[in-house]
Amino acid sequence: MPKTIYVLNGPNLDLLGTREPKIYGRDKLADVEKLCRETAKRHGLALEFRQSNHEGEIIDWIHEAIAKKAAGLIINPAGHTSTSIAILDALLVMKAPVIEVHITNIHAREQFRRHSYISQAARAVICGMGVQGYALAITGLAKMTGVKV
Ligand code: DHK
Repeated sequence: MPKTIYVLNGPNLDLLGTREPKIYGRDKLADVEKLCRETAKRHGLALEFRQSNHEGEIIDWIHEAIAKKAAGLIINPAGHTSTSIAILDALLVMKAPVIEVHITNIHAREQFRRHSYISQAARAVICGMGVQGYALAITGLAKMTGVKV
């Protein structure tokens, strides 16, 4: 049975490709999912790829990942990054590694984007690498969980 990892995407990431393309690029969420599926497959990992505009649904999926003993979780918390103690609390329960991903370099943007509650639960943070950050995060998780790279 391959190990399963979760990739969770927060609010407005369903609009990737059309949302502020100068900032977020032209790739759609479906392209990101394809990239993640190819990368996970290469590393022998099974993948759950989800997006929600609802904080509670993201929390439910983190609980699901914990209950199903996922090997790791990647999250782009999007607009919840600097507000959600509830997502942080859910991630703190997870024993498997968590990687936080942002498409943009949040530290080069508005002040309010620079603080992340989520980072306190993250083994690593990748930001500013565009959508390739997801592939890097999957490769990193594969190393951390000891599957073939
Ligand atoms: C995505 C968002 O939707 C913003 O709320 C964050 C992040 C940045 C990203 O770079 O992927 O501030």
